[in-house]
This record gives sequence, C-alpha cells and structure tokens, in this order.
Amino acid sequence: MTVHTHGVSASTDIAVANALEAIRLVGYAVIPSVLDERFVAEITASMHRAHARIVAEVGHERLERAGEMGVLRAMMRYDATFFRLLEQPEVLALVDATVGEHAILHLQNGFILPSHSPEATPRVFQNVFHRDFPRYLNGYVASVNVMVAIDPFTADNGATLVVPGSHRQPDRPETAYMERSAIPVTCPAGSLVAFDSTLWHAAGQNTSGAERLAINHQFTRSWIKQQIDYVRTLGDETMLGLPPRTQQILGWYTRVVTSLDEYYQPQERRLYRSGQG
Ligand SMILES: O=C(O)CCC(=O)C(=O)O
Repeated sequence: MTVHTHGVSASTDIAVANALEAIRLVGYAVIPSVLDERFVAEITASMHRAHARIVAEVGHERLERAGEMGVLRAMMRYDATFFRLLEQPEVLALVDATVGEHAILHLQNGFILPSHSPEATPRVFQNVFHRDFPRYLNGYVASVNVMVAIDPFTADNGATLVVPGSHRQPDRPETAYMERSAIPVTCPAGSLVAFDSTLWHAAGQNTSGAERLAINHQFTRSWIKQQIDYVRTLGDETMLGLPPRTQQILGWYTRVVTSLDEYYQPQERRLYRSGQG
C-alpha cells in the first residue's frame, strides 16, 4: 500500500503502513511515541485548563447527569493547542488511507479517567464494551479512531481494552468472550492508538491511584453527521484563521446550506464542496 505522509521520514511511512495493515487484520494498532515530551506536557496543562472551563460553563450537575467519567468535549473552543493534533502527519495519513481525504472529524474528546478501587469503579458507557460506530458494513470502513495517549497506557491505569478481530463480526460477541479475550493496549505517552470504529472496546479499570489522560478522535466519511458541529461551535472567525486542511477536517467544506442564496453560490464559495461522496 502506498502511504503519503507529506514529507515525513521513511520510518514514519513504515510505521503508518504497518498500522494500517494491523487495523485491517485485527482492528487496531499502536504507533508509539509520536508526540514529543514537550507537546505532551503542553497538552496535559491544556486539558486541565479546558476541564476547569467546561465545569464552569456546563456545571457539575449536568456533567454528572450525563453519566460520564471525565469526558471533555469541544476542547478546541477553550484552547488552540488541540488543533495541532489534527495536523500530525501520522494522524492525517491514517485518516486518508482509511476513510479518505474528504473525511471529517466526528469528535475530539479528552478523557481524564479517574482512579477508583475495582469495587468503586462506576459502570458507564466508556467502560462497557461497545463500538463507536455501531454499524457493520461488510468491511467498508466508514469511521476510524485515533486515540492519543497523553499519559502512558498501562494495565493498571485503564489502558483501552480491545477485542482483536471483532471489527469483522456483524454481531456483538458474547460478553464472556470479550472479557476473556480483551487486550489492554499498553503504550508510552505520546503514542497513537488507532482502531477501526467497529472494533469492540472499552476503557480499562484505572486502579493506579492517578488520573489517566487521553484524547480520542473519531474520523468519518464526510457525509456522516458530526457529534458536535465544530464549525458552528468554533465560529467563522476562528475557522478562517486555521490552516486549510484543518478547516476541511473540521467540516468547513461539508456545511449544510441554510438558504437559496447559500445554495446558488459559485463553486469556490459553496458551503458543501462537490465530489465528496
Ligand atoms: O478511555 C478509553 O480508553 C476508551 C473510552 C471509550 O471507549 C469511549 O469513550 O468511547
């Protein structure tokens, strides 16, 4: 397979090509230590700041009612550092080769996974086996995940559990089978954990005594609705200041028109670019 990683090293090309083959065969792959220590430290600080802003804006009560454990949505609204994750050549190469060059970001969610004793770990969507894209399409890849490990992923801090090969199954595997055969995806900080979004997976139990930070990305074909409309969330002014590829991946060229005036625009000003499927 030819992989275009836009001028990065041959070893990166090989790492991405190997990851693509593993995703196809077993449903997931790790590309270790893609982000350097400094960037990881910046992101850690940005995640804690974004967390405080989200709690202030949404309120503890509504966040608790949502039944989530430390999920941070739309972090790009609060801190531009998170846009840089969408510029990583390895991330873009994985996206291009799986869901195509018109693919868009379905979500970018931060996780500050708290530590609990095994008995006290709440059962929530995140830590129950699930598929992020719950439709089996006979091998057609409509969605791919790229999770960034901000802390190292270890067996006792909640490394994501994956059920190898389960992306090839139309039906839900037996729970007992998933519990027996799931593998914790351990990796150093700054690694990418990429997986087919139809792979059955769950957050592991974090009993380490410290939080485990990660950022999950899900990318889909351009005609699938986003979880959050990033273009409207961020606003035109922010969108227009971003690099063209970031604009595209956030959905700038897949906006839905709201009037006939917007519909009858010349090609270059159209809100939904033609030829995107
Ligand atoms: O935190 C993780 O390791 C996985 C979380 C997850 O699966 C999800 O939120 O969909």
